[in-house]
Amino acid sequence: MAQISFPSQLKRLTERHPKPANYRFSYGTAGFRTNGSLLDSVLFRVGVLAGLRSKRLEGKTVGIMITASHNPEEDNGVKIVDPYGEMLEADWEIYATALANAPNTEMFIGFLDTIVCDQKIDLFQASKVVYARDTRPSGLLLVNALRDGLDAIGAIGRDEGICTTPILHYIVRCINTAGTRENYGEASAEGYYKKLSDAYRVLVEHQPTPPKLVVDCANGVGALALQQLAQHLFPILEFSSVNTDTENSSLLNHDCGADYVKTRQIWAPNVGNLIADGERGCALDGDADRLVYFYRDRGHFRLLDGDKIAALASIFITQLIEQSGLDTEKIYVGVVQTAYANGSSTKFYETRKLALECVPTGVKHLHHVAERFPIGIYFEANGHGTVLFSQPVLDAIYEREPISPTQAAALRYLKALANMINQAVGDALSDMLMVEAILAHMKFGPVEWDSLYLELPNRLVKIIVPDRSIFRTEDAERRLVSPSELQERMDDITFQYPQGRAFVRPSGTEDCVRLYAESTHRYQTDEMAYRLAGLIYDEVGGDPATRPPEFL
Ligand code: G16
Repeated sequence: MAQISFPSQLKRLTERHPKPANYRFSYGTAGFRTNGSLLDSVLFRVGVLAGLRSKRLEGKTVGIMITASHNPEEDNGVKIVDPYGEMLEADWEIYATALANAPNTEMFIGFLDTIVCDQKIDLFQASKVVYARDTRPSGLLLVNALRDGLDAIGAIGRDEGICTTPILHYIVRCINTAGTRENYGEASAEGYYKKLSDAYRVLVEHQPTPPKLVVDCANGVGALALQQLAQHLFPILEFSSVNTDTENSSLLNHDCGADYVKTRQIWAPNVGNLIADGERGCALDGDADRLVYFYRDRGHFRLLDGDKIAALASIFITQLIEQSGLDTEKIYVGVVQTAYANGSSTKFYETRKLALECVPTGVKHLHHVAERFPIGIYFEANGHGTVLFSQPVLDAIYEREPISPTQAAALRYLKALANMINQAVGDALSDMLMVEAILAHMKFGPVEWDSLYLELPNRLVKIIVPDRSIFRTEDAERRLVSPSELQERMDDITFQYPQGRAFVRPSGTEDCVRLYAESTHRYQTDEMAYRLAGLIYDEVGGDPATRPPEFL
């Protein structure tokens, strides 16, 4: 029973948003994510929790993004954004899961009571929450549930309407740094477009205008943002945007977008015909926080994924540091990857002796490790990522007096990069401008970029299993601990292939497990992936109806 005196409306409003019976929610890789029709109570409870988080942080503004990103249209999700635009602190994820699963109002209020006591929260402290949603139709109703949650705890809400996930993260950081030394920017979508485009203009000041860039917008909110950004960039960068239908929600992420292209490694149906030999294009995902590039090479589709983006950024930024006259002992690049990183990309950094870390999947894991480097580059192969400049590096860049035009230019470009690259979270639009600027500086086309290293052929397979929770991993998800002995059986297969490497892990955003496989040759990689997937189906008894024909 509650001992704390919560606002009187809390109980009444909680009753309006009952938890669906027999469903367990979990705060996964990117917050709560499932079929949108199940999420009403979760949104209400997340609203209450975000209000408490803001109170705990002495009234700093907390963000909430309602999105299911790359998932199909019927899904939706929600995640809490901490004051500097980073993902919610891990301890609070546990609170979020407990609150979302409280079976009734009494237990929900009982859990709140515990959180308030544990965290010594002053309920009289003012609290502020800024929220936004992507284009999914279920978002509208979910926003109403969220508003009830904010009212229930007495938090002041600010509605940013429909916007990309990275813009919401940007706004959160701007609000909380306003008036401080960092003063990240103007807290609005317009402020974001202006900040990015101003920095891009500096970066390409002496570069020729590149050919129009084809952008597959996944029929998601990125299409709307790109349209705005394009107005700020005209005529120095122009786009041919495709898959921009945000009205017909069934098209969202359907046969298009970054996840489709990365997983299938083929052209999205209406994109390939827009790209001539040697030309580049790129794809965003449903909420525009992932980016992959691709190009046509003698008729064939070639992918330039998050690993290739990170490699490009590492070379360019390292060059700028060397040209700037900054102390390269103190100011250097470190790279963070996940198990999905291609073996050749890992070798690329090892050969160059760059600091390198491997962490479990999820931006939240990569971001925190990247923050430990002077300049931390993190990218997941699926295209999530960014480059973080630490405060001492920014200080050094701004304080350094150049003694040559080369140094002056390098320092100017480093400043512009730090302004243009979203420091709060991976951001497809900001990353796209980074890639375009680097390609222009390095006089690289997609072929030169792709040849930084030769990727090992790889295959990503989504496997629907009856219960993904039985899959548990260790060593940054590279090895299975459970089901027992499955790893040994997988090893028996993997060892038969040259440079064979594979792992399987439960998804934190979809009801499936993901298998990754790579080896020296394409046909062997595919064969290995099919054998491993078959093994997994046999071991855990996947529903035959969901088993892709190639694994039967
Ligand atoms: C989210 C996370 C990413 C992660 C992806 C897939 O992306 O933010 O870090 O790589 O899910 O995760 P999983 O393999 O656990 O399903 P998004 O774009 O869906 O928000």
